[in-house]
Amino acid sequence: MYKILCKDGRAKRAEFQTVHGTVQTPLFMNVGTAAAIKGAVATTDLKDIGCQIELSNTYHLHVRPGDKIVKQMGGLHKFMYWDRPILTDSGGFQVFSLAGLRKIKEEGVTFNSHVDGRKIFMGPEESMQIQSNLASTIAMAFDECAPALADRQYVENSVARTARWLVRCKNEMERLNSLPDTINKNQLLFGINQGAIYDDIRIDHAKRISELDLPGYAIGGLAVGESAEQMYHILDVTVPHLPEDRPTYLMGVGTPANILEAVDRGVDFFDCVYPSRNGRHAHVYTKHGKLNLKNARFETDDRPIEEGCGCPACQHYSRAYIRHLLKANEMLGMRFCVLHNLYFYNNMMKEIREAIEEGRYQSYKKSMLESLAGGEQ
Ligand code: PRF
Ligand code: ZN
Repeated sequence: MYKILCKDGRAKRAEFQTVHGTVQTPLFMNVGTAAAIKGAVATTDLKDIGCQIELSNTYHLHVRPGDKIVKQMGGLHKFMYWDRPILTDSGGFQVFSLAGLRKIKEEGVTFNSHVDGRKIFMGPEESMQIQSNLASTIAMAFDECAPALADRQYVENSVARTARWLVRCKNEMERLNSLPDTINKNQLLFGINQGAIYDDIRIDHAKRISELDLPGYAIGGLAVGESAEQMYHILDVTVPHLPEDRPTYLMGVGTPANILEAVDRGVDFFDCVYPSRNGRHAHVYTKHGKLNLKNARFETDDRPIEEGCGCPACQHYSRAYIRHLLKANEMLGMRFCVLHNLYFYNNMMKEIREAIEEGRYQSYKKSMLESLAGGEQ
């Protein structure tokens, strides 16, 4: 299923086969939380921007429109018209960060819906049932992402519970995959490593979840308030204790620089809201740093956002025109910025893959980091 094609230092160039097609890693997953990429980007646009996997959220889709509705409509792939892999996050993280969290118990979590305040219970079994109804390609384990500043005792208890939850997720997924009316009977479960910034807790947990022989492993609980150096350190100590012959997914990360550093430490999968969120605020990525397209200096700039960019916006439209759309609050301005940013991220991943294949990842990383920090053009 997962095949390493070559390595350059710790950076891995691999492919991952699923029932919805084979993807090339390292890759970036494009975030469509509620089965929609924010910024008026349709799934028919995703192929133009080089997207290989779309990511949606169990929590949001359970609350609205409801996973049973999605199942009735034939599953998420059919519902949103996307035939390549979909990864669904388990709801754990969203419950802890978004919903009015009420109580964490051994069985699961009780919280209030962010839409109508209604009380909802979700545990490992419920999360797997919802993800099975959505019929995503990859389901994520139900975990607790402990706060960055949680004390050691809290993190120890939380990680022990997340480890017990993983066994329940695995059993429930096996049961669901064998039921006759399950849409995707080949749904894959990825485990999630936690442990905040405690090296030994991270390592113990990584060893423990590796024994379950899952098709992939994520590293969660990072980019939640710790420094970039702390995050890189945790990757340095944790990744070697996850199975090398499985994909590694760094959840919710990050800036282009974070991704370049994490690939260098053996990470394969990434997802992040930055490209779409920044695009919606007129901030666009270029190899020479970010630009704020609302800035007056672009009023008569007839260059594309980035010279040589292959995205749908840069093919035909100038900075001046997109700036005008943004200033006039035309939705199209936002859409162009998001399309460009997603293309930028996916294209950087393509360049990363080529650099690893050609054994020049270190020099690629160095020149990219220098160029990205170079300031606005
Ligand atoms: N757990 C889950 N999803 C996540 C995270 C996590 O720790 C993070 C942390 N960066 C982002 N998304 N299930
Ligand atoms: Zn572009």
